[in-house]
Amino acid sequence: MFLAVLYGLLWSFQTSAGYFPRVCVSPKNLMEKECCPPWEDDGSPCGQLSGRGSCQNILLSSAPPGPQFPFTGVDDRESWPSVFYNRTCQCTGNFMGFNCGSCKFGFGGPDCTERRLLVRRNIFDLSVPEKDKFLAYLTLAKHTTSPDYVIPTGTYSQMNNGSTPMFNDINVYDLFVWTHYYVSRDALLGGSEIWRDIDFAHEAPGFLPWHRLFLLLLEQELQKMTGDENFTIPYWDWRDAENCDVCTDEYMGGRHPANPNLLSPASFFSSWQIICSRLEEYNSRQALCDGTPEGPLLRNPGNHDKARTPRLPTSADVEFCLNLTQYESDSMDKAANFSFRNTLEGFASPRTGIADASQSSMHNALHIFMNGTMSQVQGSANDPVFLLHHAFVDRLVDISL
Ligand SMILES: *[C@@H]1O[C@H](CO)[C@@H](O)[C@H](O)[C@H]1NC(C)=O
Ligand SMILES: *[C@@H]1O[C@H](CO)[C@@H](O)[C@H](O)[C@H]1NC(C)=O
Ligand SMILES: *[C@@H]1O[C@H](CO)[C@@H](O)[C@H](O)[C@H]1NC(C)=O
Ligand SMILES: *[C@@H]1O[C@H](CO)[C@@H](O)[C@H](O)[C@H]1NC(C)=O
Ligand SMILES: *[C@@H]1O[C@H](CO)[C@@H](O)[C@H](O)[C@H]1NC(C)=O
Ligand SMILES: *[C@@H]1O[C@H](CO)[C@@H](O)[C@H](O)[C@H]1NC(C)=O
Ligand SMILES: [Cu+2]
Repeated sequence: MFLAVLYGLLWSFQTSAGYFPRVCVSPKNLMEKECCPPWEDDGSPCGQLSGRGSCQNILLSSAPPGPQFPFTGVDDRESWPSVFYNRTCQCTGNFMGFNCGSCKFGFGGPDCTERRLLVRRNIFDLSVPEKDKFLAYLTLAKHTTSPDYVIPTGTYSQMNNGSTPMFNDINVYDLFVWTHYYVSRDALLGGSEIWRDIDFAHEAPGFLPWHRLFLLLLEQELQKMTGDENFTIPYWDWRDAENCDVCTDEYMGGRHPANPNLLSPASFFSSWQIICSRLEEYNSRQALCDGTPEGPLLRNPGNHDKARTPRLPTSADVEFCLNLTQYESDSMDKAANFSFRNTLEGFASPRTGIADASQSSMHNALHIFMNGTMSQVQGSANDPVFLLHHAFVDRLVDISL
């Protein structure tokens, strides 16, 4: 029933990933504001000679600025990506990507005409080899430099309007951690001024489609990295869970025997370093997260604020959300009542649909419950439990459509 709404939102979020094609960060690209790289197979910009796409001026819809952000022209994320580029590849047919070199989700083959039906599965329904393959892919992603993308380590103004590019390599997993940070980070207003009440991916109608696109892009990068075109992210069905069932050494990591905030040394993820967690430090330096390792993953499931989140979501909570008939309502933010998005996100009660600032329910409940890296919005994707959690949220969106 919400298909039209979601399709519209997804469309407008298509280019809002935040990371940059490596081939488009030279001073020339940035000064000319053009990112129309050649497609490798025919050497022409955007694969134009093969009819895959062409270089076009960006046309932005003129959405009015939301009330949360009473500024214009101060943040690089406004009217994305027009601060950096005003010409990019516009792909035709089922082609997609910065040089029209890939296929739209759900399509494959040389001309992107073959329909690909991929199914995300419950992680507990995977065989042991399938589950171990998933964990191995995550480990590989954490150790593989992204071949195609880099992250900006400064704002456009810190780059002297593009004449002195500031970009870093990043691994395939952290590219996505960084992206989630970048979309939700505070705005740097210049001088020592910070605007905290801003988030381009949460507390608004875009929450569900943004995270859907986020998972699809990560899935696609893992497919490319491994050559496993059928790979999908599994989900954790947390309905009626009393504990973090996936927090065992066989799955996403058990608890450290000596420090309840850390992962067990026997787990796959105990050696992982997190990035983008020191927000106040970046703010005080008016800097962006640059992907530098900042210490181990923190997780202490169940040691959370029980007044805020008394329990994990139940089957009845999920059913209540799915019974709501409006995708979004009135204020379209975290105060929205009877909004499917706001209730599923977790700012409204899954018993009444009324917004309640004292509680973190549904999607938010899982983040609070993990009591660690998952509990802070900007850095939450550092914990791979994020993927299993959001794959299940996405499943609920799918069921609602
Ligand atoms: C794009 O930006 C460049 C560099 O600032 C400028 O010269 C050009 O006129 C812009 N093109 C459009 C269509 O806005
Ligand atoms: C960058 O562009 C802005 C707006 O056009 C201008 O005010 C500023 O002086 C420029 N800064 C540099 C370092 O070129
Ligand atoms: C992906 O799945 C399709 C359909 O089941 C199969 O034909 C293909 O060989 C699989 N590809 C790989 C790389 O396993
Ligand atoms: C959802 O709607 C069905 C059909 O109207 C109703 O029977 C059920 O009680 C509702 N569930 C919840 C949790 O509100
Ligand atoms: C949601 O409902 C509550 C309780 O009725 C009300 O106080 C609040 O103003 C409503 N929120 C919006 C955005 O209308
Ligand atoms: C973890 O839970 C404790 C106890 O409820 C709470 O004081 C702390 O703020 C929580 N930390 C995080 C990061 O959620
Ligand atoms: Cu998020």
